[in-house]
Amino acid sequence: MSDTFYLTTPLYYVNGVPHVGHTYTSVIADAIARYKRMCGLQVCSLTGTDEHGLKIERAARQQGLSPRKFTNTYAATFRQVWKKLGLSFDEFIRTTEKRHGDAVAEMFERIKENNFIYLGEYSGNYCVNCEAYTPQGVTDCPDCGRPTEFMTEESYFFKLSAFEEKLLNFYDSNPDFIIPATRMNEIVSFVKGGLKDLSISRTSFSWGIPIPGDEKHIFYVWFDALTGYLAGIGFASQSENFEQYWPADVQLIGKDILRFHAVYWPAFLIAAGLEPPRHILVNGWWTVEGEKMSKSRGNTITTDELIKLVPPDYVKYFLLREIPIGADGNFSYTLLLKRVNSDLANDLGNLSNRILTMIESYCKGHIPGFGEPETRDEELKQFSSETIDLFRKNFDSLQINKAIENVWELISMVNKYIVANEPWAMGADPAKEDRLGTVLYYSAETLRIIAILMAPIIPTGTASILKQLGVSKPLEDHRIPQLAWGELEMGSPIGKIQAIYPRLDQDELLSRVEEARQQKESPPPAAQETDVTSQKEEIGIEDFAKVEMRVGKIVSAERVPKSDKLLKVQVDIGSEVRQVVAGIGQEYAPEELPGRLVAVVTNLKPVKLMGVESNGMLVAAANQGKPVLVAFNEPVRLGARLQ
Ligand code: ME8
Repeated sequence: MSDTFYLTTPLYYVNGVPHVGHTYTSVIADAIARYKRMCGLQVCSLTGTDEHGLKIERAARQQGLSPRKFTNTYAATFRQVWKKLGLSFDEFIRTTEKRHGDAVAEMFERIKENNFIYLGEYSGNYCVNCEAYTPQGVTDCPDCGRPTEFMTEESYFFKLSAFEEKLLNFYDSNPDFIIPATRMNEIVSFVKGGLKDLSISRTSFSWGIPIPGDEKHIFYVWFDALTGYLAGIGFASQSENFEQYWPADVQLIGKDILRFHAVYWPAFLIAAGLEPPRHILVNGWWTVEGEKMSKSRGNTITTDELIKLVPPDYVKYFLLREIPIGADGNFSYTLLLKRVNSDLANDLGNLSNRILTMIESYCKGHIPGFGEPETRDEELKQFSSETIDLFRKNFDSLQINKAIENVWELISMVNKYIVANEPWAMGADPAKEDRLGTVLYYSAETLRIIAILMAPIIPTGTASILKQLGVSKPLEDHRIPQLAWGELEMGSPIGKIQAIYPRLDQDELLSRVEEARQQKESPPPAAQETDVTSQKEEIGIEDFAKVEMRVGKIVSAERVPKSDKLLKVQVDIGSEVRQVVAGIGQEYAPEELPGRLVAVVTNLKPVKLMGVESNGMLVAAANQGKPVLVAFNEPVRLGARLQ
């Protein structure tokens, strides 16, 4: 078996701040990385940010920032938040880095060389939010429900259709490729349903990586982003490092992006002559108080808010203990409080405090020696070593919540052991000194084992337990596979006793949650129908000279739902395709517009009309109050400025 271990989180979009959902996947990754390090493996755990594409470009523009500045800010936020949470990532890749661009170009060249790429034309409905085309005839995005946009463009295609059989064979010979296995069926039936070639370039936006040799084409964000998993370990820059870590051992994702990772990703890799990852670990979905998190509901729990209110160990423990990976979860501060007060404060915190305080009082603060063990002692020792085995078995198969349950059974066992042996009743009796030493040694040694097992999950508190037990070896230098009974040194002094997991006070926590909620941005006001003329009125006469008007060609048009006046129009202005909402719906039918040359005001601030974004305005003359579009009779270059 190889002694390296490579795991990745998704590369998160930078159009918002991280929230409890992103935190969940990152926390799972951190626990696995720590566990594998404590198994003696050389681990690389990678996270990062997905920064290109129309969605990011638009989000930047909405905030009046350049995409570069915008992405710099958000990428820094992600990095800082993971640091505050104490996550131990080894690599952070941004898709705007040079090493990433080089890797994407290299991937493209390799796949092209193997004849899996060709130039064609693509038309279809595209969801900007999910950065994905929708199936033919589907106008609302099946994933997020938002309306899609019709696009036609020259595009490079990846011959995904050539991979049906290869993928099915791959799944067949790697039945545990997708964990949990239940998700495999969904992917197999998708592939069996037939695969169409995949458009992997766009000409409709510029914020991305250009195709080598044909720079007006920009890589499709998914082709771009997935390659980040290779770029982060040195593909196309440090081949030795890359060879050491690829294929990835585990790639963590949420169920929303399974198809990209279980179909497109292995196909891209096979086409480039690379091995697919060993496992894709798919986590379920967190809702908040039973509702989907969303900006409009204003119920998003950001990671920043979470760690301001609750210490990192509590957050990690709750997320990993509450649900099995793969199942959906419901987040609420009340549930979190119940769980951590019961498990961390009552069970583990009290156990640690109880054992250490007795060693301090009855053994002058030194780990006692032990005498001849009795059956009960042997049982505890036996149970500890069984727990180590079970914990490893469950963690190795990525059933982290079960591994935690195993440790809690041991905690309950040692608690019962202490109660049954009543060390406090022996403390004053010199004849029972030997027995007292044995009971406290056995309890303290079990506590040491508990702390080491739990270290990958709750590293702060467990490090403190070890320190209090007088163990000087740093937490991460302990090796879980070699963990054995009896290593706690008799006669060594214990450290200063400190409470590790104080209880959270319900009233205090809930009032701080309320405070945090009030500080949150209030959701954007509901979109109202704004007449296009009112947009015109906002421009003062002195501004008129500054108005930039360009020649555009209408690519597609459709009605804005629930409005008889507004049309959502896609206009090609040479450098990009713009979405403009125009109040011409009573005079023009959407079907008659595609192909028509128009004048577009291109330097207006984006606005939302009936909830639909408009990036400009079509120039029209008012004829008896009715708009007539300005037209061109001579051939004219798209994007030419009107003067
Ligand atoms: O999809 N519950 O980025 P993204 C659980 N950039 N997990 C959640 C969650 C929730 N409510 N919300 C988010 C992208 N996640 C692409 C990935 S990879 C090359 C490109 C987690 O910012 C979950 O892991 O939308 C999900 O897959 C990921 O965040 C999506 O992050």
